[in-house]
Amino acid sequence: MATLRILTAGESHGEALIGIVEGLPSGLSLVADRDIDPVLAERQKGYGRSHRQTIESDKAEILSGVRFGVTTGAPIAVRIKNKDWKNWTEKMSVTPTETDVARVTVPRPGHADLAGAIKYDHTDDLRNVLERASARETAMRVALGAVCSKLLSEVGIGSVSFVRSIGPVVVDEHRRPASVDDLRSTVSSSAVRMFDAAATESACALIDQAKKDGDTLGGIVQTEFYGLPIGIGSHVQWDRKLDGLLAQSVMSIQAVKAVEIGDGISLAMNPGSADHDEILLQDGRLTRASNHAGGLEGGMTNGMPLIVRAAMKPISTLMRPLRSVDLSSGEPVAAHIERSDVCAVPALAIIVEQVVATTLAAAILDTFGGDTLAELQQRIDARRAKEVRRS
Ligand code: EPS
Repeated sequence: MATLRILTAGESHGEALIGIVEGLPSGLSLVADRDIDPVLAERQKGYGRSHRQTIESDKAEILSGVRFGVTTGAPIAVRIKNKDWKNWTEKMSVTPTETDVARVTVPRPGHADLAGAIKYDHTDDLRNVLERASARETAMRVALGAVCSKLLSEVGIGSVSFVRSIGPVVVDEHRRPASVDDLRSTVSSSAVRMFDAAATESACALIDQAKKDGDTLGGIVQTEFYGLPIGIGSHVQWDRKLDGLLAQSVMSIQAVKAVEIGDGISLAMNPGSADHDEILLQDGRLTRASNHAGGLEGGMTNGMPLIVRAAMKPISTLMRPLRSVDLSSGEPVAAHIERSDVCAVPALAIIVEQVVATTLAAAILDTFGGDTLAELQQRIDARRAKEVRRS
């Protein structure tokens, strides 16, 4: 069993999202409005979101595991209220009701609707599936990820995330700001979390066009983590390999269809001499001449920045719907239409960053243990000392 575990619960238009993170050490300073809410606000940004984001203003409430602003080592429970609940109370009632609310019986291609309905016997009302499958759940994954990011920052690990592409619009790598701090502030002020102003403008125009066409757009995001000690994860067993764990957690994010570490797929197209990152000794420290591997070798961190990319398919609710079948009548009809986003790729960047933070925190605790933050810090410092080599 992993040292750190998370669970989420809640429906998109239910009363609240609930999350639990269990296994964090004691002694971590944690305050919701300082450490979690700003990250939730970043996730809510992005051109192309639905009207829903003007209803919600996500705030995390810490319900347990923290006293006087410091973790105790007990499970941390978090709640985020859905403000839209007041408009959906009748439709989402948890108690038996006489009201025959509008049922959804036409699945959307690309959504969990069909498989979930067949699997759980909900063909008479797909809302029982779509409410939980909704990407609203990612608000809680981000909240729990922000808790884990706080732990990472206390052991000298920082991160950034941005959008590489939306539809066919791709950022120009030459326009990437040189420092991570500049990168962070540039992407945070872009409407679509891109560091390239020209690409931001093209992406926004593309989103406008997709909206007019009743269509949706996907894209590719990237997150990077700095300051990771060598040897998080392990080469010795398949289910301890960090690249495998990252692929699993990032693939589990709604609408993600591919995960790439470092140069990923393009590594397969070059000879080994061009792909592998030569090992150098610089000022007594082991380092690399390049980082095509994205900071992972043999299922372990190698001391270089961790680079993870994720590809998101376009949102499956189309205002100009594709063909489907009404599961109650068996008739061919147009797919169900539900209020939705045109593009949520900027939000995905934050979600991937925080999901990776959660996976890294879990792997760090599995690798180093530590019941208190101070113990964990000591063990990581000891590992970092082993990275120094005298020539
Ligand atoms: C979503 C559909 C939209 C999104 C939602 C995810 O919700 P609604 O149907 O209420 O407009 O806004 O995302 C969020 C609410 C959020 O906070 O990210 C879906 O079907 O996945």
